[in-house]
Amino acid sequence: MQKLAIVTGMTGQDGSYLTEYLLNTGYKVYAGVRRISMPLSSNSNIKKFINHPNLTIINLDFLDSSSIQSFVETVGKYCSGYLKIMDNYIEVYNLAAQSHVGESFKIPTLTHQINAVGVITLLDALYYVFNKRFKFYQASTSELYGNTAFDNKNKLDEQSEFNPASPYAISKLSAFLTVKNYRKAHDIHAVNGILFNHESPRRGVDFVTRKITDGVAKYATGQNQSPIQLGNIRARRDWGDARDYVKAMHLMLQPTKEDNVRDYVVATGETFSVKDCCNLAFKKIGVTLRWVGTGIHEAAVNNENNEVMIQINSKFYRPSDVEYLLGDSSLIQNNLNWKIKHSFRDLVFDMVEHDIELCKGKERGWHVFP
Ligand code: NAP
Ligand code: F7E
Repeated sequence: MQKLAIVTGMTGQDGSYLTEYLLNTGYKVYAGVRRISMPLSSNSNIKKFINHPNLTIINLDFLDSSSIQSFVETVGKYCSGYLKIMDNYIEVYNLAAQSHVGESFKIPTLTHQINAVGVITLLDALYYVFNKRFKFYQASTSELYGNTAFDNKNKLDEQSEFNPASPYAISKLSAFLTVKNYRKAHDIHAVNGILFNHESPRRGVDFVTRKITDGVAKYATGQNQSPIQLGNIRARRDWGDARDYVKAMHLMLQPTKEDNVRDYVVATGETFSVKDCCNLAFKKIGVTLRWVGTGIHEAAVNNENNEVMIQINSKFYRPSDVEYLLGDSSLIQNNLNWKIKHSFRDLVFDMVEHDIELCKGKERGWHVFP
C-alpha cells in the first residue's frame, strides 16, 4: 500500500531533497509551505517535482498556532481512509525552521517561536488528530553540543554533553526535549536526528559553503571579481552531503524493533575548517590560494598573481561561535545500515560546478539519487 508522509520545510535544502526522495520511493506527500508573494514554482529547489501527482501542498506557518492546527486537520481528512487500516502510520518529517545560527542572535524570539514553540504546537495537534498513528522525525542539530569538543577534540555521539551557544541552539534543544518527552510520555515513535552540517547545490547562499562556492563561480565566470568576505575562517565542521542525510531521516522512521526507535547522530567522522573549504573550492577552478596576515587582516591571495580572493570582515563574526564539530555516527550505521556515499571534496567540487552553470544561465538536471 502507498505510504503517506508529511514534510514541513519542503522549500528548503533538506525538505526539497527529502520530498523528492519520498516521491521517488512511491510515497504520497503532504507538504506544509508558508504563503509567499511570489509563485512557489519560482523556487529552484522544488521546481523539478512541484507538479508531481502525489504531492499536495498546504499552507502552514509555524508562527501561527491556528495555521499549524488547520494544516494538521486538513491532512487528517485526506488520510482518514488510510488510517482505518490497522498498523498504518503517517510519517511526519519536521524540517521547517529559522535555520541560520548567525541570524538567530538578531531574531531570537522569532527563532524560538518557530523552532521550539512551533514544535510543541505541531506535536500537540498531531496527537489530537492522529492519536498514536503517526511517527515523528525532528530535525535536530550538532549545534546542541556547542563547544563541548573544543578542548579535547573528541568525536561527539549520542552520549555527549549539550552546551548550546546560540539562540538557535537553545531553541533546538527545547524541541529536542519536547520530542523525547513525547516518546516517553505518550509512547510515540518520535525521534531526533542530531545532524551535523550538510550541504549541497541547494544550500542557502548565506551559509558558508555555498557563499564560498557561489563566490568562486562568480569569479570564474567574470560576474564578480571582488574578494569573498568571510568571518571566522578557523571554525571546523563535520560537513556531509544533504543527499546522504535525507536518507538517514527516512531510515529513522522505519525501525519496528523498539531499541532502534531512538535519537541518532548523523555525521561523516571527518572535520574541515572554513579555510579548507575555500582552498578546495578555488582548487576546482585551478586557483591555488596563499594565506597571508593574521586575525582580521588575514587574507587569501591567488598564488600566481597575488590577486586578493578572500578577506575577513568582522560583520560575519558571531557573538559566540561553535569552533569545532566532529561526529561519530557509528550507531545509525550499525543499527539502521545508513551509509555515507559522498566525500567533502566531491561535495565542494559539485557545488562549484553547479554554481558555475547557474552563472552561465544553465539549469542543470539534478542527478539527485544515483
Ligand atoms: P533551510 O534550507 O533554511 O529550510 C528551512 C525551511 O523552513 C524552509 O522551507 C523555510 O521556508 C521553512 N520555514 C522557515 N520559517 C517557517 C515558518 N514560519 N513556517 C513554515 N515554514 C518555515 O534549512 P535546511 O538546511 O534544509 O535544514 C532543514 C532542517 O534541519 C532545519 O530545521 C534545520 O534547522 C535543521 N538542520 C540543518 C542542518 C544543515 O546542516 N543543513 C543541520 C542540522 C539541522 P521558506 O522557504 O518559506 O523560507
Ligand atoms: O557557518 C563560519 C561561521 O552558517 C559555519 C545550519 O544549517 O549547520 C548550520 O549552522 C561556520 C560558522 O553553518 C562565514 O561562523 C565564517 O562557524 O555555514 P554556517 P552553521 O552555523 O554551522 C548546523 C548544524 C545547523 O543546524 C544550522 O541550521 O562558518 N563562517 N564566515 C561563516 N558563516 C556564514 N554563514 N557566513 C560567513 O561569511
